[in-house]
Amino acid sequence: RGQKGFTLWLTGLSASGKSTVATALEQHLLHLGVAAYRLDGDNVRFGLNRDLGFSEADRQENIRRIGEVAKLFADSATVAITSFISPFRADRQLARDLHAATAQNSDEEPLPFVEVYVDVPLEVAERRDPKGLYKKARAGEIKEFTGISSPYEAPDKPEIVIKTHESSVEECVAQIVKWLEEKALI
Ligand code: GGZ
Repeated sequence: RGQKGFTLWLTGLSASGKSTVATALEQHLLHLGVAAYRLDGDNVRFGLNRDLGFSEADRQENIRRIGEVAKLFADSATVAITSFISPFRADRQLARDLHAATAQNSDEEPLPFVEVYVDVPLEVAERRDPKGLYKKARAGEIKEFTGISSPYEAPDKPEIVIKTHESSVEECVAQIVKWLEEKALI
């Protein structure tokens, strides 16, 4: 089949390993000759979404816009790899629905949406605490911090579950790539 785009949607706690896996996966796909582009806090929250903070309403809008942008990348035959906490189930569902809706008024296939749950226990993420944010959140210096003072709703039926505390980054990437190959997405 010709190259078709799709979205790989990573979700998980801060310090769960989303960005690390997303970066390694992007590199892997580029080496295979597959066009891939990573959307993350660095290139989205400081630009398109710089007006948004971390209230529930702002996170909802953050994820809505990212869902729309990922859909556009996927529609341009690129693999969009998103790396955001995306803590609310309803918001991830909305992003999924946006992709499914691409098929509605045509006889084309919908753009695939692959949810990857980066599943690490809160204790692990908090022990890693690479930026000291959990410590600040525990001290009340950061309000509405995911896992501490703001909820994280784990996916019910993610397509893929990876555990960065049990597997290496390379193993996690291999697991995702194997799944994509089995579904003939790459
Ligand atoms: C969660 C926060 C917060 C609060 C700042 N809650 O580990 P990081 O630093 O680099 O990644 C986190 C990032 C989360 O942004 P997202 O756009 O992924 O969040 S969401 O999907 O919920 O909209 C963290 C930092 O921003 N950060 N304050 N209160 N993470």
